[in-house]
Amino acid sequence: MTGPGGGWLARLKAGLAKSSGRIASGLAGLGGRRVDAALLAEIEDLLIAADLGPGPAARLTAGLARATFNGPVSADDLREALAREIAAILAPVARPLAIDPAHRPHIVLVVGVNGSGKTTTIGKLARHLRGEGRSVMLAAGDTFRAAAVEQLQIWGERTGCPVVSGKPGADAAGLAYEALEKARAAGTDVLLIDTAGRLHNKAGLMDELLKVQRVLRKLDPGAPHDCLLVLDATTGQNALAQVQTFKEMVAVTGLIVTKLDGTARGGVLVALADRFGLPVHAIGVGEGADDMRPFAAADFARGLLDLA
Ligand SMILES: Nc1nc2c(ncn2[C@@H]2O[C@H](COP(=O)(O)OP(=O)(O)OP(=O)(O)O)[C@@H](O)[C@H]2O)c(=O)[nH]1
Ligand SMILES: [Mg+2]
Repeated sequence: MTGPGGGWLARLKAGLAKSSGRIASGLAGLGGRRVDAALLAEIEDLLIAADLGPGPAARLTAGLARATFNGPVSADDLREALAREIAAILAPVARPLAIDPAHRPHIVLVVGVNGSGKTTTIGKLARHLRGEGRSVMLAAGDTFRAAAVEQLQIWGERTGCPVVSGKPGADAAGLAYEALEKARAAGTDVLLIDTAGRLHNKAGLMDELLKVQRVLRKLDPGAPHDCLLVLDATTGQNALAQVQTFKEMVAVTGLIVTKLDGTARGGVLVALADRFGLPVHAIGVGEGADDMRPFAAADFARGLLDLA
């Protein structure tokens, strides 16, 4: 997650190819016309189909209507104008995860539905934080699945971070407590806590997350300092419902959106930004440790419209 370099921009653009292909090819068919109500309605439909959400789609087309186009407008001009407006919607939420050095450790609870990419994201965050010279400890708080502990241990080895784990079925809150004690004793900078994505039901998951939070607060009343919700972009509009559900369970402080490489639904980031205004700390475009970067509004907007 080091600064966006040329290689990363190319990967972001390639990752967003399915999303941008949908929007750009739709716009290509609309170029050369005057900006009138019919054209704007077609663009609005296109943006909704690309998962940007009805609210943002309406505002973006209203913005196009205000832009002064002299005569027929080319598809390229439409793309440039939309990219500028989309970047303006995304800019307020593009905020990197801020580690407060006054917290030792800075405690990050990672939540999300099963399969959204929590454990992988923790691995990627660990790599990034280690790269910044910080010490990191991982807590295998997903005690529900045996394979989950193993998966986190592999990430621990890969990134050189100790992993605190218990037996499968162990109490997640007890494990989180133990991890925080260990991280404190070791003077660790950041503690990343994995959680189960699915328990027997929603109430079970909520109970567990609340208990983890409660137990951490016995040691540090400010814990967790960040509660990151990991969202899988391929779920499209369902990501909005997931934010709503998790916000009702815990105080979500920020989002990380994964799997932007495999989906045509990357536009959902615009819908998320518009609806919740929660910081989007980073985005994932692959399964590797280096396939995550801070979310950059203009880069993403241009990638979404297939612009260089
Ligand atoms: N293509 C792609 N795959 C990803 C990305 N992030 C995670 N994955 C893959 O998605 C799958 C699920 O990721 P996990 O990190 O195990 O998800 P999880 O939320 O921890 O899942 P549970 O522990 O079952 O709740 C794995 O196969 C990951 O390699 C991404 O950005 N892009
Ligand atoms: Mg997991």
